[in-house]
Order: sequence, then structure tokens, then C-alpha cells
Amino acid sequence: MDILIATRNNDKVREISEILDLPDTRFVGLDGFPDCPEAEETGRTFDDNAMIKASQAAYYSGLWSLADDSGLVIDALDGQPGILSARFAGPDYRDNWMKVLELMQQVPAEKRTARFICVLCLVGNNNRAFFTRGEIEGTITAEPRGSNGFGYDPIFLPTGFDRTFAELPPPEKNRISHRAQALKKMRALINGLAAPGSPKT
Ligand code: ITT
Repeated sequence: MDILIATRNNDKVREISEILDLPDTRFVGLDGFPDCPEAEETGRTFDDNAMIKASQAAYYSGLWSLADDSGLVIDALDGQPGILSARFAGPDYRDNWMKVLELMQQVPAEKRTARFICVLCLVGNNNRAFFTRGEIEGTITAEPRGSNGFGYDPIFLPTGFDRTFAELPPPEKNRISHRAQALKKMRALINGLAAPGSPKT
């Protein structure tokens, strides 16, 4: 069966496709649906925004649609950038992590705790929504390190590791990340949909 990945962020599409290895499922992107308008992420939580994105994509495409709403929650910044992670300073990844490092210049090492959160929402044409969530704890580095991954990866050091997400090889990040954890829980559900005899769109 086909599932639409309801995002225009190609870094997410790449990670989701790499992590989910499902032979009976074909993942298609929003590029195939140019008329589908940009979802307005007006929610107050990751769950709200994941549901807005998934239900809009399902409505326009008629396909089961999987949305990812994710972000970096930093304790010393009262949870910022949180649901506003994509545009904390603007559309550019570097501007966004630079803003975090600037705001945290005076924050000592022991107070630099943070976590990445990922909420996935899968919506079918019967409009039922299924949610999973993944989180990974870590700290914010003083300087950016590494060039793999995307977004805030150069400044996020996962707990128990001495390399940032951007220094880890992609398969290693994809084994432990917030997105990997949420997808692991979603995988069984998607597999069930693709199984013979299960309801299709
Ligand atoms: P869509 O809304 O189209 O899905 P988006 O990038 O705008 O794409 P979000 O609103 O969910 O998506 O914002 C997620 C942002 O959080 C993303 O742009 C990154 O800045 C950050 N982020 C999420 N997961 C990340 C990861 O694994 N590594 C680094 N940064 C991440």
C-alpha cells in the first residue's frame, strides 16, 4: 500500500524512509500533491501540529498519511524552541542553532540539559488518528560539532555518547533518535495496514 509522508522537509523524508524498512509499503512525498496547501501549524503541542499536518494531507490525497512534528526542548530556555524549532530564528538551520548557542552563552554545563521530541500521527481516510511519540535526552554543546544530519544536530550531544548527532554516522543516529523511537512504535501499525485482508484507503 501507499503511505504519504506529510512533510516538505526532505531531511525528515530521508530519515523516515531509512528507518522504516517495510517491503509491502511504498512511501510517497507531498511533491506528488502540488495542490495540497501548506499546513498551518496553529496547535499548541507537537500532537496538535502532527494531527493538523496528517489530516490535511489525508484529506487532499485520499491516502493514509504520516506526519512528524518534532523539535528541541531546552530546559534553560524554558522549553524553547520547542514546537517553534523549525523557525526559531528563520528558515535556516545554522541561524537557528546559532541563536540557541548565543542565548545559552552564560549557561553552565550542568544546566544545558535538553531533549528532542518527535510525535508521529497517522491518519487514514476514515479520519481516525494514531499517535506515537519518541524522546531522547541530551545536552547542548558550547560549539557546533559535525556535519551529518540536519537542524540542531551539530549542537545536540545525546546522553551516554561523546559525539553530537551530527558527528554520529546516520545509522547510529537513526538507531537511537526521537524519530527512530516513534517510528519503531508506528511500524507495527503500518505493517498491519499493509497485511493481506486489512482495510486499505
Ligand atoms: P514539516 O512541518 O513539513 O514536517 P518542519 O521542518 O517545518 O517540516 P517541524 O515543524 O516539525 O517540521 O519542525 C521540526 C524542526 O525541529 C526541524 O526543522 C529541525 O529544526 C528540528 N528537528 C527535528 N528533528 C530533528 C533532528 O532529528 N535533528 C535536528 N533537528 C531536528
